Amino acid sequence: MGLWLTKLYDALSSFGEEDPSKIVMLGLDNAGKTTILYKLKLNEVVSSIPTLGFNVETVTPCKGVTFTVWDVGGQDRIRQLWRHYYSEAEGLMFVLDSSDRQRMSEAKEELFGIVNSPDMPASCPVVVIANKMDMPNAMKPSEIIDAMDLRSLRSRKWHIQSCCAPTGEGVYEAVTELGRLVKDYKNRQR
Ligand code: G3D
Ligand code: MG
Repeated sequence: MGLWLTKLYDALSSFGEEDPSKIVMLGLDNAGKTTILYKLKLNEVVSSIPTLGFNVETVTPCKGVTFTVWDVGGQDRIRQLWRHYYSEAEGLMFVLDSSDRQRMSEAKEELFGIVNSPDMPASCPVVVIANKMDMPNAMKPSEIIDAMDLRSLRSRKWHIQSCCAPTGEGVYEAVTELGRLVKDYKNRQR
């Protein structure tokens, strides 16, 4: 556990150290976002800001890296409020419940709604977290790539990582890959 936390912290600090990075983490409710946030925050408290009409959680796991998180799905009247967070995003983490086959198409619709939003920077990279891989009926990453049509994310770099949020398995790998993609993205913006 100690080593795992050290590795996670190193991965997080490596992509915030030169200049701050703003990451948006989204997914349907129950996907596992809050559980992942607690892992990132190294088990400290997450702040929740319910004043905007939707719950926004924010953590700064280490200097220079901010994760802003909310649930997506079905709340059309508040979508315009998301713009403020999207427009500054330098990386997107999209969390999926890999065992929720019934809501996979809803998750896909939401993901593409987000990446096609005019407020989301055009080549901002995406890491899809295939969470709940411990569940017996969980879809494999290769199945999710097809079901979510991830190959059509042509203008963006993307990566899929399977994960089990409560144990932290896959979280370090997802953060490391996101850090790499975000650095690359920022270098190309300059
Ligand atoms: P959300 O913030 O995306 O809505 P949460 O999701 O982090 O609140 O997680 C929703 C539920 O799924 C929680 O269970 C949480 O413990 C569980 N969960 C999260 N990740 C995993 C995982 O990888 N595997 C399994 N088996 N369960 C997971 P409760 O019962 O607290 O609602
Ligand atoms: Mg939550």
